[in-house]
Amino acid sequence: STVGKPIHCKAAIGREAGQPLVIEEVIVAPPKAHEVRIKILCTSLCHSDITFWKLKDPPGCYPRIFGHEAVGIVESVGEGVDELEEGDYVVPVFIADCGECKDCKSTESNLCSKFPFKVSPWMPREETSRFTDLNGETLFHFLFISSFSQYTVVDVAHLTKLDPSIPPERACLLSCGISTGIGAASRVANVKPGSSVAIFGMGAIGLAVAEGARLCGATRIIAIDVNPEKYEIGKKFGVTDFINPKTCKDKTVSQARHPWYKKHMLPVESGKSLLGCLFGGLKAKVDVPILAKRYMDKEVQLDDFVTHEMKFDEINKAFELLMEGKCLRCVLWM
Ligand code: CXF
Ligand code: ZN
Repeated sequence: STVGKPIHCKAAIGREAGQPLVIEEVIVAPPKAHEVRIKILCTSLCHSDITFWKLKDPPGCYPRIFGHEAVGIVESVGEGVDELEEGDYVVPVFIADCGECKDCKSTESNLCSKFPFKVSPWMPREETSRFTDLNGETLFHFLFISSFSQYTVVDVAHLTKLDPSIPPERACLLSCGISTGIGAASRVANVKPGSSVAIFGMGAIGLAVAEGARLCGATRIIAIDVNPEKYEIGKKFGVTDFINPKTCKDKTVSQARHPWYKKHMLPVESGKSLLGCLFGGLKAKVDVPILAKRYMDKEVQLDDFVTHEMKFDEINKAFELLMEGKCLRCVLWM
């Protein structure tokens, strides 16, 4: 058994900002108290991986293991972990759900106050790394997940247990982007049956917002995107109308780019609200299993988000595809 011992496995290491990731052997330490070591089954790419990988100013933390949209199996648990055991099927989420603090106990917030969201290069509780390379150099974590590795260590507050009936290549989508979009429409905007919804930008998140609006019973779902191909794609997710700002001079469309909107003033002054959210306002441990069940019940549509699947070793190809806007979600098999 590997319990209590370091594990050697393959990981994609970001050694320099914007430079191709390098597949190398890494050493993953056993989980400490309240931590869980998981074997990643698959990971998908989210645009945040690219955003942080490109960051030069201020410089990011390197060498680093990126990746935060994934699904895996519990290999071993650290001291004090009672909610998970070896063999459990888990989805990591970048925001914590400690279940104990005022915010986790309230239905009003999904922002844990015991482990507030931050972009940290460490584990959330014991602020150190569990990864080293074969030269003994410390490798930094990303969004408390670092799923571009065959094994990773994640705090129990960042893990949601799922029924394994949902296949891994679909479960991983619920780890970040798709949940975020569905939650933004259903939980944050609280779309009501019969309403009209406008969505600016039809990448995977925008399409997931459409999906969320459809699930809420919106009758008009208006997609706004400069890429005309997004209309046909959008229809699969409930889009009913399409506006291309490049070919349409309508005033309402230019509003989204209006300087007043950039300063976030006009909507407020005219009695409108502007809301922000992380993870679509969803609570990781409560809402992700519900979405998984709704997928299994054929209510939630996830299949069409997966435009590409490849082997983990081809991760740099997957980065290229996402940067070129040629893919919604690319699932990598470990
Ligand atoms: C993002 C959310 C916004 C801040 C950076 C991380 N999470 C996932 O993609
Ligand atoms: Zn993400």
